[in-house]
Amino acid sequence: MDQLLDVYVNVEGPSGHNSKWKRKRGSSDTIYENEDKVHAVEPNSPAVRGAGNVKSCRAVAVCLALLCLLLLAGLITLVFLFIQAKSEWKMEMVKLHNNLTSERNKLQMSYMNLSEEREQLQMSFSNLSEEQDQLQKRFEDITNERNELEKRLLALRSYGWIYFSSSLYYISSSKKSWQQSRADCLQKGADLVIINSHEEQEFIQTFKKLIWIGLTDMESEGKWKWVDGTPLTTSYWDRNEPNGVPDRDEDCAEIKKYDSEQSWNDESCGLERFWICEKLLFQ
Ligand code: MAN
Ligand code: CA
Repeated sequence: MDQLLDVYVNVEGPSGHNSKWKRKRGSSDTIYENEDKVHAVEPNSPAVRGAGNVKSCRAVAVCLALLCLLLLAGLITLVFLFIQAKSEWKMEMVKLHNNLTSERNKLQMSYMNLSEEREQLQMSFSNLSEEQDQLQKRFEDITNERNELEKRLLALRSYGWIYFSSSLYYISSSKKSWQQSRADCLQKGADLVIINSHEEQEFIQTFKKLIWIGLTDMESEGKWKWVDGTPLTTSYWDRNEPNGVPDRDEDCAEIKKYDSEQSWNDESCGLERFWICEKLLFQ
């Protein structure tokens, strides 16, 4: 480089002047100056051309340096941007990872809940199936029972029994004493009628006959009881009844005033009356 840039200006000065030229060594370019005087230099002389080249070289060097600086700045900027982008990308990745982890946890929780729910539903389904089987069985049993009862009812109707409010009633066509009447009912698998509702009382009235009912105080005077042993609570005695005193000996109850709801009378048990037997449908 030194050799390239070394410029020797060795021109003879005007006659009589000894020029003294000193070589100055600089950095990259070497310039020879005349220590004593500046002499006029001709344009286009090699010296002038050399000086021009030096300037051009300097400009090129400056340009190159600037270019290097620019490139360096660009490189630094790129590196900075790259680091920043990488950092942001890392942060995004961490965020994404966290979101995914959170989503995965949620899904796992949801899956566990659904599994639990499914187990409960399966259990519930199993219980319901069992219940359905039991209900189906019960339905079949009840259907069979109903069919049996219908058959039984048809048979009993054919023997003169009447169905009313879950009971079957048999009204006699002959008259007997209270004891004989009861015996007939027992023999039929029933007993003398027990009246335990207003509707039943009305139903018995419809036969419009003197009828023995299943009520007596023969065990203890004045303590009226039904044939099943239950004490009398609701009664439909006629006015001034029961009036059986020991000398009248009226220990059995009959329907007498059948046009009135208050139709009962106590009467001597040996007298003959029609009678009504009752049997419960479900017993
Ligand atoms: C008759 C009998 C009695 C009844 C009276 C009512 O004497 O039936 O049981 O109490 O009539 O007048
Ligand atoms: Ca009486």
